[in-house]
Amino acid sequence: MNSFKTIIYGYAFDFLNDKFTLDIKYTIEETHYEFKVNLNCDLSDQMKRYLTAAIIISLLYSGCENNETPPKDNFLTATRTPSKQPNILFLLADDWSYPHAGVYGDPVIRTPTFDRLASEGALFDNAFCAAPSCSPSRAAILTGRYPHQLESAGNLWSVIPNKFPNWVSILEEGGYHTGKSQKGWGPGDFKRGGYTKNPAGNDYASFEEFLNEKNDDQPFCFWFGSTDPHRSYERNAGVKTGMKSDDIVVPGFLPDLECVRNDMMDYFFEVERFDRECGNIIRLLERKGFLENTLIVMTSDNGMPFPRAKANLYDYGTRMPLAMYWKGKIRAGTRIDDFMNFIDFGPTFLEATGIDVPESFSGRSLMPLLDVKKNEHDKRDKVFLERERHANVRKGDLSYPCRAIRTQEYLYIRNFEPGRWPAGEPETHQSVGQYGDVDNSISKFLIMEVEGKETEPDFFKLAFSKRSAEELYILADDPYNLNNVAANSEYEDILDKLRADLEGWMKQTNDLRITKPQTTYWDLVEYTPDYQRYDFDLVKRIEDYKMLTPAGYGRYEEVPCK
Ligand SMILES: [Ca+2]
Repeated sequence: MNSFKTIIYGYAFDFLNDKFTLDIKYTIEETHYEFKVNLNCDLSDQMKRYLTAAIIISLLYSGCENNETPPKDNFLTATRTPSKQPNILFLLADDWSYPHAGVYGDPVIRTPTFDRLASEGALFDNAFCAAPSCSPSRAAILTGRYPHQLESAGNLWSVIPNKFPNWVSILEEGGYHTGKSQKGWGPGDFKRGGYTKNPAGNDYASFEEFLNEKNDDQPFCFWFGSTDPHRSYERNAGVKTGMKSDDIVVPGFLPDLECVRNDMMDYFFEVERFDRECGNIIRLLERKGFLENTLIVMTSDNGMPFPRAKANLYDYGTRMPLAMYWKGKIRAGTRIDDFMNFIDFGPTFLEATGIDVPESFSGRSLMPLLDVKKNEHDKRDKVFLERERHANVRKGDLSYPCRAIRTQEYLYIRNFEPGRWPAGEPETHQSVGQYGDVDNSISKFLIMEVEGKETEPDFFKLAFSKRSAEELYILADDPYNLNNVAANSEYEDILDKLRADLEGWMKQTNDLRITKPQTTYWDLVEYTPDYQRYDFDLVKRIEDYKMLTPAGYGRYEEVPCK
């Protein structure tokens, strides 16, 4: 029989007119199907007393308004005797930025699953994806190699060669039951790279179906690759869950406009949905008795799909939420400020499972940071980042090559082709649209719309204009990476040091860009989808966008952006 979850997400008294409105959402838990009921009635004095009491009781039980009831299960109550090798559960969002989780202090977003993994395991403050773009980030996760070490797989929508060992295949060869649900490696063509299935594993409709195929006592590795919070979004989904627009923290590279806040709430809505799905997976893990012996990782592949975030080497493109849980191995409440790159996941998983790490891996195991028995380790104080071609948005299929070093204090970026458009060209050549490395959204359109107008800061320039060959950001003063001080002689010594460190890493990892800075290698790699889009009507796109604002009685009013 189906079980229902009841959530009161809106209510209003109008004592002046003796009216009462109640908005209730029912969710059928098995199917996640939702339906909403709106009740309106006239109030008598007695009803007022009853309703007041009923609402107080309902709110006490439901937590508050729309919020998903946090998982009741205690992660530490699993009972099955652990098998020798741990299971791996890898929970990957699509386009979710640091610091958008409750445990990082964001005042709006509700991420009880992530927060609980962090409080009962380890929380990272300096986790970085290898590249701020789906395919190269995921390829780096799987192979433990930097994107520039992966040939064509360094680009988005590419081919991933199977000659680079990946830890899912290695675990499978080692006897693990492996599989994935939804988005694995991609987008791109893995078959042309020699793979017969997605590099993240065979596809399953659900975690439950995956577990049903597992042999008794066989350890498993499951990859859940949600497509949340990748665009497109259901417009006004966030505000309808009761998020308060006024409480949104708008990053400094976006204009503080109501429609931008609304866009961020819709992004938050999808992050919250990802968090709930992860919660469901973990509850099943526990019900089956596997929680005690499972290493759980929850993170994202790259940053939020907004201008100057995703597809950029700035923090909102590369700095990732990351929590890791492993009972008895990771001390609850561990907070880690060491720097890690996503190429470190593979060595970590293989070390945890007792399988040799192949020499082809460039990453380093995180176990010295995590293991409660090993309190001392070399401090990891920097990370190296990169990007080549994201979408195909420059005439001639050109890449926008960058490399960067990120330390606690500085972000230094080298742009190898400063004559090219960093976010894509102003006219559409193939995919996505104008400035097509930025996913289309009302936030993007509103910034395009201020081209040539004076704003503080210059949002259009930050998002779309050409950039200097070198960029340096002083993070203590500039958390949103807005003020490039590379040309300031005061920082010459720092620049020299960072430049040398970056070049040292490029040499050490055989980066083609060190010997041939203007190589056309990644320009010539095929962009696997073949479709054409055209310039859009910017004015119409902005006019068509109508956001909702609460108008009392659980109702909303449509409001244009300007
Ligand atoms: Ca992504």
